[in-house]
Amino acid sequence: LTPAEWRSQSIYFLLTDRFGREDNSTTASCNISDRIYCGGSWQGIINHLDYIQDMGFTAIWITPVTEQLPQDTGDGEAYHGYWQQEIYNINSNYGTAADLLALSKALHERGMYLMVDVVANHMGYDGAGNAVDYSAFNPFDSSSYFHPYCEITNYSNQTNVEDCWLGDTTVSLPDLNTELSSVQTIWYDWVAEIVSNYSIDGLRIDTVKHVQQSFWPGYNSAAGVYCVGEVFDGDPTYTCPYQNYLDGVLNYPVYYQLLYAFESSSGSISNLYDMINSVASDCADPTLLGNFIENHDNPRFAYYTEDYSQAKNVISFVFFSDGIPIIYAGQEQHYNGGNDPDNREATWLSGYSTTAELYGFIASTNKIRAQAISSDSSYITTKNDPFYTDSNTIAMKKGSSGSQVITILSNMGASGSSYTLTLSGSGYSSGTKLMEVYTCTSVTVDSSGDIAVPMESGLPRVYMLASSAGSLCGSS
Ligand code: ABC
Ligand code: CA
Repeated sequence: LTPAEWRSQSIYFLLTDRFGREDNSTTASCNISDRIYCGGSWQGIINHLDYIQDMGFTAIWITPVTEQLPQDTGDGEAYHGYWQQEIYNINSNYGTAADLLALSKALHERGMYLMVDVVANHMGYDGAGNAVDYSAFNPFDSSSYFHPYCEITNYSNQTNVEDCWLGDTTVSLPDLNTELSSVQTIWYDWVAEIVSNYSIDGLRIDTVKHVQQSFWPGYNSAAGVYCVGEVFDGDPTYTCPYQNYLDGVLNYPVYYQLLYAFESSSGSISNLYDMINSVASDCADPTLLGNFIENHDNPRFAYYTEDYSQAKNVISFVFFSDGIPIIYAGQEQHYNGGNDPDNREATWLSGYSTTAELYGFIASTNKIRAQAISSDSSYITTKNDPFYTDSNTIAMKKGSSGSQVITILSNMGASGSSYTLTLSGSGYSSGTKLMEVYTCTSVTVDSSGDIAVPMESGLPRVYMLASSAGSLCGSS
C-alpha cells in the first residue's frame, strides 16, 4: 500500500506473543515480569480478527517476525521479537511461514492490511558486547559487519547514538555497520523479499534514529510500501527531519504533549496547541505520521490516570488530528501497566470483552473517522487547525472548508462540570445544521456564528455537518 493509501487506515498494534493464542484460551497465564514467551501466535491473531475489525480497525501492526536468540537470558526471552539472529528464518514461537502467510491472506480477505515491524539497526546476543560470538548470526556472521563495541552513553551525541550499541551487558544488541554497502545490499534485498513473500502492506521500522539518515531512502524504496519509522524523541526539530528520508515517523513529539495535557485537569493545553503547530511546520507531511498515546515502550495512559473521560479525549485526539491513528492492544480494555515489561499484558486475559467501555468508544470513533473520510475527499489531507483553547479545552477543525470536522477536547475528567461552551471560530456560518456524533445531538450555528457546545463529565465532542453524518446517528 502506498503512503497515500495508508492515510485513511486505522491501525491496531499488537505484540504477537501477547494478543491471541491458537487454543483461544482466555485464562492461560502470562506472568509479564518473567519476560518470557506467553504463547501468542499468528494463528491466534487470525482467530481474533473479528474482535479487531469490529472495533473498526482496517490494519494491524505486528511485532518483528525474524528468528531470535533462543536463550532465556538474564533479561528474559526474545518474546517481543527485537533480538534477531537469523533474518531469513521466521520466529517459530509464533507459528510457521504458512501461518504468517495465512494471517496476511485472512486480513486481505477482510479488506484489511498488514504492517510488520522490522529491525535493521542491530541483532541480539545473549551476552556482553565484548564477548559476542558472531557465528550465531546469519547472514552477518562476522565482526566485520558491525560497529566496534561501545555502549550508547550520550543521547545528545548523534555519532554515539548511531555507531554505539543499544542493549545492556546481559543482552547486547550488536550494532550493524550500516554504512557498508555490503550491509545495505543485504538489507535492501531482504526487505524487498519479505514484503513480497508475505504480501506485507506497510512497515514499522525500529530504532530509526540509531542508523544514519542516508540509509533510509534506499530501504524505504526497496520496501515499496509505506514505512513509518520509530524516532523515539519528543523534539520535533529532531524527529521531523527523518520524514525527509522515510514516508512517515511515529508522532513522539505530539505523544508527550498529549499525555502531559490530558493526564490531569491541570495539564498544559497550550503546550499541546504549540506542539500541533510545531509538528505541522517542522514535519514534511503531518498527515503521514503515526499517532498514538500508548505503545509497548512507555507506561499505558491508564498508568497515569484511571479516568475514563481523559482516556476518551486522548483517543479522540489520536483519531481526529493529522496522521494515522494507532491503538495499542489492551488500550481498549483500559489496561494500566507501567514501564516495560509491565505494559505488555496479555490481551486474552481480558476475555476480549466487546462490552468494555473503551472498546465501544473506539468503535464509535473509528466509525466517525471513516464517515468523515467518506463524506469529504480532502478530509484526510487537510491540515488539522487548532482554533480555540482555554485552560482545560482545545478545539480543532480538520477537513474541507464548509464540511470541516470540529473536535472539542477537555482534560477535566469524569468529574468535570456541566456547562455550555460558546465556541467561536469553527468556520461555520450562522444557520448551519451540525450533529454532535458521539451523542447524536443536533445543533444549529447561532446568529453570531457560535456553536453552543454542551460540555459534561469532561467528555469529548465531535461535530460534523448534519447532512454528512450518514448513518452515524440512525438515518442515512
Ligand atoms: C529490555 C528488557 C527491559 C529492560 C531493558 C533495559 O531491556 O526487556 O525490561 O528494562 C526491545 C525490547 C525491550 C528490551 C530492549 C533492549 O529491546 O522490546 O523489552 O528491553 O534489549 C525500540 C522498540 C523496543 C525495542 C527496541 C530494541 C527498540 O520499540 O520495543 O526494545 O529493538 C531507545 C531507542 C528506541 C527503543 C527504546 C526502547 O529505546 O531509541 O528505538 N525502542 C530516550 C532516548 C530514546 C530511547 C528512550 C528509551 O530514551 O532519546 O532514544 O529509546 O530508552 C523524552 C525525550 C526522548 C527520551 C525520553 C525518555 O524522554 O524526548 O528522547 O527517550 O522527553
Ligand atoms: Ca546503529
